[in-house]
Amino acid sequence: MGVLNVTPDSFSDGGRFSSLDTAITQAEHMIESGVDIIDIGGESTRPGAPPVPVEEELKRVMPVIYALRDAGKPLSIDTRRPEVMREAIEAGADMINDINGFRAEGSLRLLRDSDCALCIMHMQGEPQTMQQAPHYVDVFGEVSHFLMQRCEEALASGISRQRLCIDPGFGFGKTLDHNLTLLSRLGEMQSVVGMPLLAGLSRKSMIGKLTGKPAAERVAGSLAAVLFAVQQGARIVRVHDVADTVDALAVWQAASSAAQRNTERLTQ
Ligand code: 9MG
Repeated sequence: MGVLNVTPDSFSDGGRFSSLDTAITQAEHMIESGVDIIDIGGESTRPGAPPVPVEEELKRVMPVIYALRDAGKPLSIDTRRPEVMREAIEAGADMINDINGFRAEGSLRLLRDSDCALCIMHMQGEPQTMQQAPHYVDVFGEVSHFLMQRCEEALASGISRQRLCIDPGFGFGKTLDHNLTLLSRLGEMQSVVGMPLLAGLSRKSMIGKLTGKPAAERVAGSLAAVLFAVQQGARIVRVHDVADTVDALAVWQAASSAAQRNTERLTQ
């Protein structure tokens, strides 16, 4: 899953016309690089980011959805607003990626009658304040419990299980220690909750803390995290650097398949 941010801070000139052009060019580049899903977001979810009015979010994402809906790749919309979900689905979006786990009133109800996929993410607090004092007694248990409950709520609303995936929400109200615990137990979380898992680790502050590098220099650290997540069973990885990730996964996959063939040969 390639990240396509359409927030003013993701464009050097901040202008609306050039931001649409830039978004389309970025999406074309991701498609050439082998992306499977494009995740379009119009509200910054970085720690400390203020919320944007719903009208502004719609103005940012809708032109991009219309421009890309026939590009041949599934479109995911990163939003926590039911109004944006509704318009995005009517415009042909294939997936809704909600960092708020579809807790907004009416969001699950409106998705019931569509056939789009849902990514249910865990977040403690709100983006503006979530990194001030994250606290858990048992981070793995609490995040898994939340995801299980939200999946049950989605199923009870009439959304079929094939449409759901879960995400522990790395960096969303979590310290480095919390993130590392969740990363090390991803496979276990997937089995406990019983849903396919999406992991977003790309360029996150945990990579910065472990490498001492600023966001623009976190590609190598992000690739290591992605490969670890996939080894743990993650089915979708949300990344900024699509070409590098596709290459890293191709090598990892070839080596894993060869290792499996060897094991099978030795056990015959
Ligand atoms: C929008 N967004 C930013 N980081 C994310 C992550 O880790 N997972 C998902 N699902 N969405 C994210």
